Amino acid sequence: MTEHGKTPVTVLGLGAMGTALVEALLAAGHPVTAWNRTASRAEVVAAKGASVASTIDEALAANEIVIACLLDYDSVHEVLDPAAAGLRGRLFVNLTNGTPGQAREMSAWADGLGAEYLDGGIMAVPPMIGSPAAFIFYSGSGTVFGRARTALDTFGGTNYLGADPGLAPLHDIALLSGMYGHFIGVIQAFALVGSAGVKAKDFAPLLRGWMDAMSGFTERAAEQLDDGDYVTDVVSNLAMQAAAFPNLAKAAEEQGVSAELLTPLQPLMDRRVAAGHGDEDLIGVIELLKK
Ligand code: FVH
Repeated sequence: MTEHGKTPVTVLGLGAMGTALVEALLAAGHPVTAWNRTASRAEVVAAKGASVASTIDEALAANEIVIACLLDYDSVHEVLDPAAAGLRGRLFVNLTNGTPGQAREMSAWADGLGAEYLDGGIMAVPPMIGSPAAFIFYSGSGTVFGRARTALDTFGGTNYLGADPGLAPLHDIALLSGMYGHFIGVIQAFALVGSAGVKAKDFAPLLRGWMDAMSGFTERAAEQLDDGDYVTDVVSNLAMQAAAFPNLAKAAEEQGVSAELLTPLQPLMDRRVAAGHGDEDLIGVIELLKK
């Protein structure tokens, strides 16, 4: 700890996100030792006051708290495997995007080396880091979360989900799944109206308004799921939706637009209706996703 009580931190990875994390730590007064595979990318944070480690061993030796934000879990192993002994006694926070299984494997690996492990899922793009709009899911060692908390709070809001290291990536991937579902709809809608020469800027307010109007689906579906009741007070039943849904693909075909982003939902709707659930809401198809 410095005389001002700001914990020193090592950050591995100075891509767009790693750089934003270092900048937030420096802005809050945390001394930072930074390391990146391509050394030239460290110049930006060095100019702002970070110490730059020339080797991974030096970076690990510098501080008890070590944060990794690399491309993927393979790159984390590629960086840390040759320097694994340096992780002993470290509080290791991994903010690299991955799966619950990868996080659990990384946690067991770190544990075997005498390090404590906290996984994190960043719900922000780099310019949001350091603002209240950013938040990060954490799971794994509560000790690491507690000890690193002051540093982690500089990135944005924090949400600690529990001791299972897989919980943070699970929530991260679930939110990303929702995001990509939304993006799929937006891309398809722009492609359709674009095929008739409608300017995207003219259509955007209509699309945004419609998406906002339909956003209540989330809370309604949550209620139905928690109650285990997909049929009470249904206003747009699945049989009706399954009958209308092929028009999305037909209209796309007529306009010379591929419907491949959307078509996977059709067989799920059809199977659920065929199984006698046409009176349900759309959320009932969730039953077919359970393997
Ligand atoms: N940027 C974003 O919008 C998202 C927001 C949510 C969280 N993600 C995840 O954050 C991780 C890092 O993402 P990033 O934006 O910093 O990514 P890049 O700018 O592409 O930087 C990649 C860094 O990883 C290093 N790296 C890649 N492969 C290796 C390797 N084999 N060995 C060592 N380092 C490696 C790369 O180093 P270099 O290419 O500069 O030498 C960068 O430091 C990521 O998990 C996102 O999913 C970001």
